[in-house]
Amino acid sequence: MLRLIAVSLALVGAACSPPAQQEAAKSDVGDMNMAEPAAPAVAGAITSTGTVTQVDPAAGTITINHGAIEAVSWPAMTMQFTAEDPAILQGVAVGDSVSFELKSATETSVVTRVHEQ
Ligand SMILES: [Cu+2]
Repeated sequence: MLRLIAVSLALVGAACSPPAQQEAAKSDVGDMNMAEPAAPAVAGAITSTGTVTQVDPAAGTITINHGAIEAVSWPAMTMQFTAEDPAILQGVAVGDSVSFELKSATETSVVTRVHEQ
């Protein structure tokens, strides 16, 4: 349990850190996972798949009907995300099956990657 709390704190810290430090934080968390099998759900990149139901590259928003995401205890749902960089939405269209990555466990409404499957 203490380890889970430590991982959560590490993620909170990572979300506020520059990218270089984030990478270092991820590596530390990864090492912890090797000793604690219950932790990976919240430690690594949080990715899922779904179908695009709305996309607005100009506004930097995308709505995805996505599957359940265990790492953040989400059931399947349709929800709108904000792209960290609106450019990642270029070429993404309504009806596309995509895989996507959440920015972090504490910034779940921000997507950092969207790729057509
Ligand atoms: Cu959701």
